[in-house]
Amino acid sequence: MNTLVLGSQWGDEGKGKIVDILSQKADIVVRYQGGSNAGHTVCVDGKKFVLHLIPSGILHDGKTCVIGNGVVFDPKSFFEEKKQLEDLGVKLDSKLLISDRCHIVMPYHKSMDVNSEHILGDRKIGTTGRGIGPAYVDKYARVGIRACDLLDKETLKEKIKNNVEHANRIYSLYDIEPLNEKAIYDEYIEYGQMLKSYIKDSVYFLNDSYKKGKNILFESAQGSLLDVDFGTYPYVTSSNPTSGGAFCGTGLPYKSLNKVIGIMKAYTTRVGNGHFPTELLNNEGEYLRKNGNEFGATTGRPRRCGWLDLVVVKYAIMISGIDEIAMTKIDVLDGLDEIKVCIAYELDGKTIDYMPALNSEFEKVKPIYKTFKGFSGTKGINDYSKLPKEAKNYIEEIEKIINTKISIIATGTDRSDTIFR
Ligand code: 2SA
Ligand code: MG
Repeated sequence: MNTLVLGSQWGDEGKGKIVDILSQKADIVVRYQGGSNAGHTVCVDGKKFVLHLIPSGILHDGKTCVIGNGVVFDPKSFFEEKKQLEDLGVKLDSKLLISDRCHIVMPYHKSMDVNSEHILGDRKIGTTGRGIGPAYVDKYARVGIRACDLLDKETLKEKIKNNVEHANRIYSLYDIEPLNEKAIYDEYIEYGQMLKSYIKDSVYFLNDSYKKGKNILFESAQGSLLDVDFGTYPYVTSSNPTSGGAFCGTGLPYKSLNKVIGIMKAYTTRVGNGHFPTELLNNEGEYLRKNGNEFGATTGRPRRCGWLDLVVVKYAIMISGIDEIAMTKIDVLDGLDEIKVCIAYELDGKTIDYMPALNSEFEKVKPIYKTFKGFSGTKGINDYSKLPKEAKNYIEEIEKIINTKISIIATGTDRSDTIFR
């Protein structure tokens, strides 16, 4: 049974926690897109782990974690994360495999990311500044450096020379300090040596494992509405977090996938810019941020908070073929008198229930709400029958609107704060 876990909103739905739980049954956990822009928080026995590049399955023994070819890999960030895990008693050796086809995030990608945001000014995307966009630009421009290149001196030297020359030509136009080709080469050839034992052909490894009947869990990062094709473009990330990305990002065939689980937070958050129809710029939004500890796990930025938007979730279900939903953080809603859920949009006086492609049109949509009675006391419950009846009503009515079963409900941050239905 091979399962894919992905976010059905704008990211931070709580994928880390659900992947961690589902990893128990998996032999292999594979990340297929994004890079160290992701921030997956997992709490085990009171210890908090924040993972950026390494699949959340790493916290279990006996699993192989794979960083798939679709990921953009930042060696510097990887070694920081490795150290953080080791300090908490988690060892990576022999449990981790990095695809030799992964594209490498270089120092110039990070500076380009930050500088282009600066140039965009008010129109900036609100990126994490981790060099993700520019790394994917190089991939598609066919000048990217891949993990396998780090192990080949001549190739690496040649590619860095060409890319640094190109970057410096652009930098000179903007009066930005030029890059030092030799310093970059020295740093990255060293990374290659340090990563040598992890860099492998993941495409054959995954396909051999699939043929042997191993259980594979696909782990997505970010969320469906941040997808470069289907998200709220241009306010998106530069990869495909939706299920289609899983095949390009691993080399496994579509037939290898048996089930897609969409993670849906019981409300909505967004970090970065772009229209957010159900955003609450009032005390209720503040309540969600505080109660839900809604701060970026990578950048620490406060996340924008708002009511659950089911136009968004239904769209995500359609694109990725989501079979079941895991609802997270329902306990964050505890204590509210009433809770709203967006069931359609109003656009120029008309009711619509789709996501417009044109950003200037999407910016005009206003939410149409259904209101629910609030509840308290869901925190830490792990038996569905023990939930307050208003919370059950919230869950069951949403199931009807999205026409999809909510099979997992997370009622707190710990592994044990989970209901399976
Ligand atoms: P980027 O850096 O190029 O991918 O940014 C483009 C947009 O994608 C958003 N994005 C994210 N949204 C939610 N969570 C993400 N991960 C971190 C977290 C974010 C953080 O878990 O909290 O710490 O700020 C993530 N990564 C990218 C980003 O905000 C832009 O809107
Ligand atoms: Mg996150």
